[in-house]
Amino acid sequence: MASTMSRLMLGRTLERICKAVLLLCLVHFLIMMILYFDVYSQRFDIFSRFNNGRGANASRGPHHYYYNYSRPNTTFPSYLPGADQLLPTAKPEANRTRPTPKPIPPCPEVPPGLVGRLLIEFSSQMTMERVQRENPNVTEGGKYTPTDCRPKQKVAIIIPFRHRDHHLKYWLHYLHPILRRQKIDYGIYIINQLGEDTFNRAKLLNVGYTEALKDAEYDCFIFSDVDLIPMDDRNLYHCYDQPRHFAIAMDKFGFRLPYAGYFGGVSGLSKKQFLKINGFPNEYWGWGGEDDDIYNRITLNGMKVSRPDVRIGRYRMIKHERDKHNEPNPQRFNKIQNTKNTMRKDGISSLTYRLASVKKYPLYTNISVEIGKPPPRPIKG
Ligand code: BGN
Repeated sequence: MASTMSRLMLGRTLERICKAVLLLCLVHFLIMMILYFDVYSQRFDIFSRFNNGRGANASRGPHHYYYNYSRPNTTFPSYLPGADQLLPTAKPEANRTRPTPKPIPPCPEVPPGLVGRLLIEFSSQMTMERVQRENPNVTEGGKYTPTDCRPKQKVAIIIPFRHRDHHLKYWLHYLHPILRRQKIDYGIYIINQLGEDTFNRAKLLNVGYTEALKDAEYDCFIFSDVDLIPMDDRNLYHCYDQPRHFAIAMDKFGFRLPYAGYFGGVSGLSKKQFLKINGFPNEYWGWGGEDDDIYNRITLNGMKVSRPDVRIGRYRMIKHERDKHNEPNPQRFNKIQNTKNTMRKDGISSLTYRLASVKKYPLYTNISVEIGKPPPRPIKG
């Protein structure tokens, strides 16, 4: 009797175990089916969330692989498909082997993270190490690409330079965060005139245009003096329908334009606009007049200068002594009367220089050049 009972109990236990195993198999099968159809990866976007550059190294440089694939000059192999080919129409096979990345939207016209008016001062100690620490997401050569949206333009910022290391630190300290908030896809190029011959700002800007284009496919060029810091991040550093003058209200001019045709300090032209005026003049040696010549080129070629609101285009200039070997150019008065006759011969089409070095630093690319010296003055008499 007792043995019959215990056999019955054993039978029931075995039956329960079998049912549990069967249930487990069923659950397992269901999970397998769900995973097979990739429901999670598509509907809840679990995988792309891990892969969209929000991991441990996410802040260093452009990570979104949609974006990088579509760009020339990236570290990704060029045989990979472009962004369009990877959009959700891709075959289901591709989804199973590789997680589905979310397409990044175009950047909004007005970037959402701007703060407006900025406090700009030059009394605190500034070191390159500090600026580097503040900007971990700027990549080698001073480049940055937003990771959460796709900017329309790629902007090269060109700075003519000689012996102004102190100013450069402040410029980088203020500008990198501003440009990042503005969602600009940019690279910084310092064009350093070698030697101690007379400075030539406009020729250095032509060199910057040429060298930046050797580095990447820029569509917009912003030419900035190293001592000018915008006081408002709504002054967006990209190109416009017409050549842009950004530095319209500097502290040294009482926060207004010194004269209607002023185009100095910080300006920006698209590639098309720049080529339309044959770039900038190469023959202005020493201080003054080259910006007026550029203004003349713009108007003579049927374009107009565009400017921000005077409350937004405010700038602080870092105070400094007049540079050596950049004395006012006595020929500038005559030269700016002649733009119409000189602009087709003298410009990007006639540019010559000797490239000495291109060095990529964490926060900028340094391009050192020999650009020659002014032609000997004709002897009077
Ligand atoms: C102007 C200079 C500009 C300079 C501005 C502001 C000339 C040409 C002869 C009139 N132009 O007078 O180059 O940017 O002052 O400093 O000197």
